[in-house]
Amino acid sequence: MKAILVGIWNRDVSRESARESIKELEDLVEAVGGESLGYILQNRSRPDARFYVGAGRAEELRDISRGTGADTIVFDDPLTPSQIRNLEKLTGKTVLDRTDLVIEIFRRRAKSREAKLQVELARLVHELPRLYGRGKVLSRLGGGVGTRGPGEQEAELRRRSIRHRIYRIRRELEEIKRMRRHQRRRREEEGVVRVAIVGYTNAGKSTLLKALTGRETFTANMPFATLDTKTSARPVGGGLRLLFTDTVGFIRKLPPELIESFKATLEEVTTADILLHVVDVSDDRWLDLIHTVKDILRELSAADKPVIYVLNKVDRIVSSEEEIDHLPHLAFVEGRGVIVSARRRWGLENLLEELRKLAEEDVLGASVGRAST
Ligand SMILES: Nc1nc2c(ncn2[C@@H]2O[C@H](COP(=O)(O)OP(=O)(O)OP(=O)(O)O)[C@@H](O)[C@H]2O)c(=O)[nH]1
Ligand SMILES: [Mg+2]
Repeated sequence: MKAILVGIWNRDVSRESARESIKELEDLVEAVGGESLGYILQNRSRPDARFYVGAGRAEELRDISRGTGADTIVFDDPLTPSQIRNLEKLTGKTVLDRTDLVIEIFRRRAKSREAKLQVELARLVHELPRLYGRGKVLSRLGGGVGTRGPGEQEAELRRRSIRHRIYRIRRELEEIKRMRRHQRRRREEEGVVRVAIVGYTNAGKSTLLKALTGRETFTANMPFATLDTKTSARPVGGGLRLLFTDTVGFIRKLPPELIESFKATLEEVTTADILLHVVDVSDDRWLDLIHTVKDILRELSAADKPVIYVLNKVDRIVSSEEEIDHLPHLAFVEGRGVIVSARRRWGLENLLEELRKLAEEDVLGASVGRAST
């Protein structure tokens, strides 16, 4: 895939943040084995209904993609089915949006049955609306205007089989959710405090899990290395046992289809007692990314949980663990926070100390309070 990328900026989305978003889109293109040839940013208050960018810009896109030998045009926001059709017709190239890429990456990374089902569900839900309208185009070739030609019948059959498959996947995922709930209840009875590791993709969540518990998981410098949740326990003294769960990373403009589909996995987040919000402080955008993650947590109704900010990858900023104490970063986050390097194992004792305090005060304290009322 050789791709031209397209985004818009306006009063709500600054040019700079649109540019950053495009940079991230470049990473997503690379993650599916593609190459980005360049990008176009247009200043528009809102997307054009027909082409997302203006008609003039759309023609320019056609010329640029021909001139550069691009075979694909990727838009940074979700496109409507008719925008895709119009753009593909005008440019003669494959037209994708950010959601297509994210779903494709998820598809490639999914290992467990659960993850595979969740990705398939997201893909079908994403595709279904695109199948509407296509039939109409085809039927104009088959029958007269207004009649249902063979194209429309074919499209209707395809839609029906997709809807049926969606129904069956949802049912199977419900079953998986029930099993997970059952497991969780057992752990609760054992008096375990459940800690979910959340954060932007590539922040170092899996590396932190490994540093804390020794649990080996796949880590890599790429978006969405982890799709399957991994859970691992660690005693931290005082009879307290913490159960850590690594989760799928968040990203800007995370497609709602994926949030919806990954509810079973993300339930580990929504039912956790404590969240560790891992942040890559070596990334210039780290404060912005904290907000993105918080927004998604809010969507999951998990924004009110006790949280510790784990400002990670500090080994890229300072050269020894002692220097951590002189860094100003903690002043920028509200509430509890620690600075660590999961890779070098710096600051882990501090983190465990914070966890112990929070578990004893907030979680166990609260449940004793609840039990006595
Ligand atoms: N320098 C440095 N690199 C780190 C640190 N922690 C993680 N990394 C690197 O950052 C990259 C991403 O780490 P992961 O642990 O896979 O990140 P993740 O948050 O689990 O990512 P996803 O599962 O893709 O969402 C890997 O290349 C890690 O080796 C750290 O403390 N310092
Ligand atoms: Mg991971």
